[in-house]
Amino acid sequence: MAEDHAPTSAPRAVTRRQAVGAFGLAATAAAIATDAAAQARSGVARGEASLLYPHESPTRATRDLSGLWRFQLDPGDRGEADRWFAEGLPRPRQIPVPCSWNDLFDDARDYFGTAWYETEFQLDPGWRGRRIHLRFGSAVYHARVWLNGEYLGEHLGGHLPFAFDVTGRAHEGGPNRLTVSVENKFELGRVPTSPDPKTARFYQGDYPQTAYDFFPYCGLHRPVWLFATPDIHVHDVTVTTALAGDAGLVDVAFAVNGNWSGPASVTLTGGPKPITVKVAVKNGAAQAQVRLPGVRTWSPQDPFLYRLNVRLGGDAPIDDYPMKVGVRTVAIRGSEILLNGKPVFLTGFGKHEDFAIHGKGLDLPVLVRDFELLKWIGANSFRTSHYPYSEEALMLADEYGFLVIAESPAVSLIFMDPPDILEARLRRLSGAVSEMIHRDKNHPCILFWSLANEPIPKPFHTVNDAPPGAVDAGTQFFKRLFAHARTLDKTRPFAICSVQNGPFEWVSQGDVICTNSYNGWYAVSGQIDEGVKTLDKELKALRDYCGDKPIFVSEFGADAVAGTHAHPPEMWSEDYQADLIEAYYRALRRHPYVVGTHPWAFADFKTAQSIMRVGSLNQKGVFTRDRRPKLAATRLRALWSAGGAG
Ligand code: GCB
Repeated sequence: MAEDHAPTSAPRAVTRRQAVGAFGLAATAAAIATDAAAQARSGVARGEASLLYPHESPTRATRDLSGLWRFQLDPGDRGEADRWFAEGLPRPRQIPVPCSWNDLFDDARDYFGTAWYETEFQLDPGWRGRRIHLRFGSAVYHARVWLNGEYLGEHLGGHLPFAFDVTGRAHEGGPNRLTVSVENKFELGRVPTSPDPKTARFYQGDYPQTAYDFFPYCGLHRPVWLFATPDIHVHDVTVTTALAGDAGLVDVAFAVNGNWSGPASVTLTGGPKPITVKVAVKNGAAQAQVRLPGVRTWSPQDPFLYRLNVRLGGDAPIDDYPMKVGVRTVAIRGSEILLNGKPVFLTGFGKHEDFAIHGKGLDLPVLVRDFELLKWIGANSFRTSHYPYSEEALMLADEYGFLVIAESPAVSLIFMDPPDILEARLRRLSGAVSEMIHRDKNHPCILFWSLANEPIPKPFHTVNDAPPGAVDAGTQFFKRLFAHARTLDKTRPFAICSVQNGPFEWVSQGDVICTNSYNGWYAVSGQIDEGVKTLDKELKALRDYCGDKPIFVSEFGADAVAGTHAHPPEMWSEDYQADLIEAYYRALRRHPYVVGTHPWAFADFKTAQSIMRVGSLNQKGVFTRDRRPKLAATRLRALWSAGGAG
């Protein structure tokens, strides 16, 4: 084994330090100490553990650790001092992984403090001599991990994977005990943001009091994998595609762990015959271009995927990493978004990862059902509001042919807080954006990135005035965030989704202008025609400020309690919701610069208890939480099947 691949006793969490360092911001306040300390403790050089999705191949094997684990709440934060990671959990109960803990146990519904998970596994004897990786799909929000009592590292921020190289630490021939602590405390410097209870004065309180409108579910939300690779293995792959006449050009850049040099190849299968390009890896890096004459491009109408194998070595591969690739281009021309050179119009929704009892735990049956319903209704797209969705969701979107607006976890960023808090959030968010783009860069389904949803100078429902300078602080924040993000992906547009247009200084920085517009509901309540007139004025103002960029109406809609009807239509009835959505849609279709409309939301979802939310649900779903269609669903189906997807 080459020395630079030898296991060491240093912690090996792959976290966002790399991006944080690249962004060059320093922690300056006690309020951000937790995150800064966590980053320091995780202390691992870039590239120690691969974050590639663990696909199997002749050289790679996986083991899903999903199932029943032991679980214990730790409200006094005693577990670490009492060495639960070494002694075992003192009074555990059983919990399924993946799942949120909140809807399982009565005493854990509104619990966001530390909780501990524990399981045991045996190593497959067939994995002897191979490199062993431990990978978490997502832990919300802050996870710390021990294996056999030894601390491995930690990860901050949910919705994105983290991994450890556990070669030599996971033992053969005996049980290996894996222990994880997870907490989702509402801290000011985190993203998403919480309002500062010392300064934000609410005229209407929610419970729990978050700045955003969905329940802050927590836990191990996605699968935990063990997987084995050869010692020398493919560490990362970046695929970009272009078109040249009727040919597709597939550029494959890949990294190999350590400084390995040697022969390799990339093979694309799916055309008339497989095409292989040989390449030499030098010091752990290589690049190849595959030309596909008569390429079959990827699109919602024909989501064709080629198979890519990156193989290290000569005739007998040392490693073989398989993945799927769609060949397509994305561009902006004036106020149009072009897919493969042709304008697209987006029909679909903002969604949530949300379902009864599972909370935000990965739920493959619900995912497949959702995609079937999206097809049924005539949607060609969705937004991963308001955080990165599971890798499985994106793989499925590639297969179904949905265009995805992939959103960061920056929902309802507040700009009334002191500069050091804003710096902490910028650092955290820049890291999350780096991780998101790193994870998702190869999905053909991703059309553009949304860096934030509804940033606001001050929290909603407060009597505070936004302090002077809040808009300027946001303008600077987004300048730096956009600049950072644009270094990470040069092939896709970037945007933020604004609320009722504002502030122009923020939303105008995007390549696509996204706006959430609630006339007829929160504004101009109860009056659909007046609401639509206000919408037209808003669009004009947006155009006047932002110029000839595409406008995407990323949210509009009304709550409807399923089964409630009214004639003439009234708020909260299915009839009002359906009429409002139809009126908005028809009005928006008159403007050639509007490139898509996403009614909010796909399905009802759980949120905080509030006088605004019947049954602790946001009921703007076009489907109920258990996916029964409301009147608006059949209305949209008729509108979209009449050519709405353009
Ligand atoms: C919005 C937010 C979304 C909310 C929605 C609502 O603008 O982006 O998260 O759920 O409004 O229904 O209030």
